[in-house]
Amino acid sequence: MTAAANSVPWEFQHPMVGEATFPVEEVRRDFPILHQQVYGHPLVYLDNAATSQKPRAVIDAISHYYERDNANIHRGVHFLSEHATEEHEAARRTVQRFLNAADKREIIFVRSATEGINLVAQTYGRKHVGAGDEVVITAMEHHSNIVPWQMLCEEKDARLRVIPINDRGELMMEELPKLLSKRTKLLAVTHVSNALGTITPLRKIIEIAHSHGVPVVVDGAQAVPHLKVDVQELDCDFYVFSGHKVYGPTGIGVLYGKRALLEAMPPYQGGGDMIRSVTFEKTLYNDLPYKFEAGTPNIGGAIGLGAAIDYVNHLGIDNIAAHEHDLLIYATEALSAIPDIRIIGTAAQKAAVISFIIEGIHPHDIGTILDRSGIAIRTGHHCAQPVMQRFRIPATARASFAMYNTRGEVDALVEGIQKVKEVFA
Ligand code: C6P
Repeated sequence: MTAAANSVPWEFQHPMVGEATFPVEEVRRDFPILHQQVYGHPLVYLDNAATSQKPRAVIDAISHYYERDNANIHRGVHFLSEHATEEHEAARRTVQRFLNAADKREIIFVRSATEGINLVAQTYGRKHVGAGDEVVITAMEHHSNIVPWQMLCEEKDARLRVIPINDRGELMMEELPKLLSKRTKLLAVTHVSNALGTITPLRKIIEIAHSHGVPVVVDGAQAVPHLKVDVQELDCDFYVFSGHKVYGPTGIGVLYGKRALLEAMPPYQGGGDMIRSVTFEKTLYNDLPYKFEAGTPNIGGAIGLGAAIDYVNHLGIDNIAAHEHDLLIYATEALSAIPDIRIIGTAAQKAAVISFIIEGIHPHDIGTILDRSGIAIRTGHHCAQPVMQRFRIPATARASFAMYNTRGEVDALVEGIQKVKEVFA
């Protein structure tokens, strides 16, 4: 393998590129966890696609909620309950503005991106997909956007169709129209691939799907922390993401759905809060969004997510994207210059994720040796086994960047990889 094989024709540049223009050191001070040593080395956290670290503002918002405001919501007439309800609903409005959803009733709080996709599969999917119908996904999906559709297809005797990817890890868009027919009931696609970093041409995909009358579910788990997302501009029908990847806590996520679709869908789970009235003869369901929020929700989680989005907004998602793009270019060039490295995923449009393999060294060995230098990356199939099958590899090592990473940390990664190579020389 040669370095030249990795050269990437970057087709997009952000107006503000370069670490100097982004207050990265100031940002780092906001993240307490970053300031520690691991095995005697400063922590270099490059596993952000798995989960991102939390700024002080998010930690404080969650602590404050449990110290001062904790109460169950939508149920009590007392001060704390009303206050907690207001904070929870304020977080919903923050998410609505963040995604530019038309209506706050279109924002459903769920546990995670995974739960959001399962909700759509089990409600919209079960209602609309029947025997002989088809659901279209892509070859770069995370298992969370494969298995729920597979389960649905098995149950309904329907068929899963897959848009293939090319050697650079880009969708083969010319195949899309061939996969759409009267039988197609849904298309589910990621916005950004966690294993390859590819940003998919969502606007185009949605346009083509809609021209065939097919609604589109978008897995935004890897997009929301890195790109401006405008669900009205995209015109997607459903969009999901997880709080913990966008500097918020675990256990909270969001499903956006167009109101008319959500209104017509049956509920997902039954329980408290999702009802208007219950008798043994019949239950009347609540209005949106509560129809889909059975039981006591993750109130502190929603408040923490709201604080995380406020933090992102304060810095500006476009500024964050520009900083991360700078890191992506810098790291791609540095890694490409190392002999025997092959980058898996060289799409023209990429988020700041670099999957790579080194000839003759198992990715797990790369990860373990880097860890001893304080460098955290992820190794394995990244819950995207079909991507590994497509590239005929068992696993990759993956460095994924966030707003608080620096060029210095990329240098540490490169140095660490040199050490790995020396061990196996
Ligand atoms: N990817 C990664 O290391 P949850 O677990 O529901 O928060 O997110 C699931 C998920 C869905 N879609 C994509 C594109 C994802 O990347 C993930 C999570 C992590 O890549 C953990 S496997």
